[in-house]
Amino acid sequence: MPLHNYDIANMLNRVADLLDIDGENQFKVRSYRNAARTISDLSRSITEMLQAGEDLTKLPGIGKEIDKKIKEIVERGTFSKLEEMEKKIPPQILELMNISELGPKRIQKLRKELNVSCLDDLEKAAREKRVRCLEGFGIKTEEKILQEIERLKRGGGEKRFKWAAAEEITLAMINYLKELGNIDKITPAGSFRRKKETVGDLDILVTCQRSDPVMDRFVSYDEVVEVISRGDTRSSVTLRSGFQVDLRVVPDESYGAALHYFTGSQAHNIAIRKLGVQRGLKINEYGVFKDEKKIAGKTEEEIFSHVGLPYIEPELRENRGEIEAALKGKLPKLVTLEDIRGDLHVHTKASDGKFTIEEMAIAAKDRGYEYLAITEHSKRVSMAGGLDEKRLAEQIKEIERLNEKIGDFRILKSIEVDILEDGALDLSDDILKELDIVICAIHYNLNLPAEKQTERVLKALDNSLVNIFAHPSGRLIGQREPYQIDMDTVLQGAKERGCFMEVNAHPDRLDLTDTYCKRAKDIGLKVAISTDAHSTDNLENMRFGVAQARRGWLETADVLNTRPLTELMKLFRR
Ligand code: DGT
Ligand code: CA
Ligand code: CA
Repeated sequence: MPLHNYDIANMLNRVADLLDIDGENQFKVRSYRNAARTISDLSRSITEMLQAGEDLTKLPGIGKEIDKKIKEIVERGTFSKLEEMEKKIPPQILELMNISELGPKRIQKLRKELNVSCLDDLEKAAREKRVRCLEGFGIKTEEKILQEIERLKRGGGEKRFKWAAAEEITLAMINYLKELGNIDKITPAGSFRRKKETVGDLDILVTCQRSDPVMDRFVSYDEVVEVISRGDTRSSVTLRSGFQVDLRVVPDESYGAALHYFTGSQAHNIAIRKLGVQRGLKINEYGVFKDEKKIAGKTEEEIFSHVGLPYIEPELRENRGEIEAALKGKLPKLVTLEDIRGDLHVHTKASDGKFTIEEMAIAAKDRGYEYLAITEHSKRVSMAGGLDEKRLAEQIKEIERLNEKIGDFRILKSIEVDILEDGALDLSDDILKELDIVICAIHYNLNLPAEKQTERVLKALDNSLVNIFAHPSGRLIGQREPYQIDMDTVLQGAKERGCFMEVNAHPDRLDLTDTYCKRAKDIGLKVAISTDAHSTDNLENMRFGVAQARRGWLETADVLNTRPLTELMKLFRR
């Protein structure tokens, strides 16, 4: 059974959670989490790397011990530490991690003192008002826990997959299906094709000569744990990861209509259908019909043109104004990965990155970039080895030396300066003014009320040396909520001050969201799409940021780092 990086990272995270709940020391817990992070960030398959005999301990965060465990996972599909921990602690307890009030420490307490080992236990204990009596819990927490349990029961706990994880699972599945050889066209549709930041389930469309062998192959994929249905034109399965996949075989002459329909979104489809009705047309997944006679359906372009529209990119199909824009001939010409000329947020060994400045620069140059900004953490972020004034001054000299050496490429002197609680910056202006570009971010005091947080950020942006506000919501998709901040005010404030916002391309972050990208564009505020790379491999994440920007209607001109260096530098002079 070929394991995806996604599966391996999941198992390592599972052990980390169980160890954490068990009260194991943080060093050990973190070693599993770090390895899981490295693996899910990797652009190559671990299974294939091992088959090729590559040494995993060369990867950041993977030592000899973890290396052994990964090999065991790839060989056996699980590993003994996980089995041991699942024997020791009922694994259903991990359901409790979906409750935002609860982390490993609190779960440990619930388990030890109230013998809670699953959601039902917890609900019972909370209803019997036993949870509030625990030290550090209280009535409010108990109420919130009950609300969260209600939410989970209503299906609010429906598992959605981050786009990047969905991609890994999807591509493997599609490759597997294609090996059959009798498939003509195959396309993943739905939210996956629209590049939504999370994907609920996957909708695959196929055209082929005979559907039977395709369906057989689909339901016998070795990752399938449940066949929900199997038919001639449609089958549904659940994969080991919990991902549900619907496969539809459609006739070639309806392919465009089916692709349009199953790409969605539903709201977009309904709006298109309405336009059709105005023209006396019926539009569905089989085609465009006039008086019961099919007049189109082979391509998506045909569908659009029958309602008087040009082709609309999938990322825009949310019925958020794309149809009105298309009617007026005002659709945006969306930014592409090829338009990107550099990366404005990366770390190196000097703080918590894994490679030297030179290695990062060469990797960026190899991608065809013209420039790369080195943005270490500042001293306050001591856990990540943040730089003080003295170390930054040394780094500035080193970058100047490297710029001479590498040539035909520009390393930009920069910093990701921490915004202190009162909105002051963590480094003095004297050193900041030596830099080509300053990006700033919040790392501590994430829990301020919105008004305070907004004030804090705007105060930081008041400093005329600051250029970009990085990961402006601080969220981790599906893991950590964004901090409370009035984003509209921040966007407006950035615009007024001549600052810019960051679209963080890391697939777990992706802030700004699509709607805030659009808002930025509407007020004429430009954004940087940056990877926040901690390794050379992470530079690959740029495409996720570009996808998010495209969903936010951004064009080349809206994105800072599509510009050649000289133009870019002009924008950084406030
Ligand atoms: P997801 O899976 O929750 O991430 O989101 P989608 O957009 O992939 O939604 P899904 O899988 O339920 O359906 C795929 C597409 O099929 C959806 O984007 C539009 C189309 N569709 C599904 N149900 C309906 C419907 O009742 N009416 C219309 N007009 N379209 C539908
Ligand atoms: Ca779907
Ligand atoms: Ca579906």
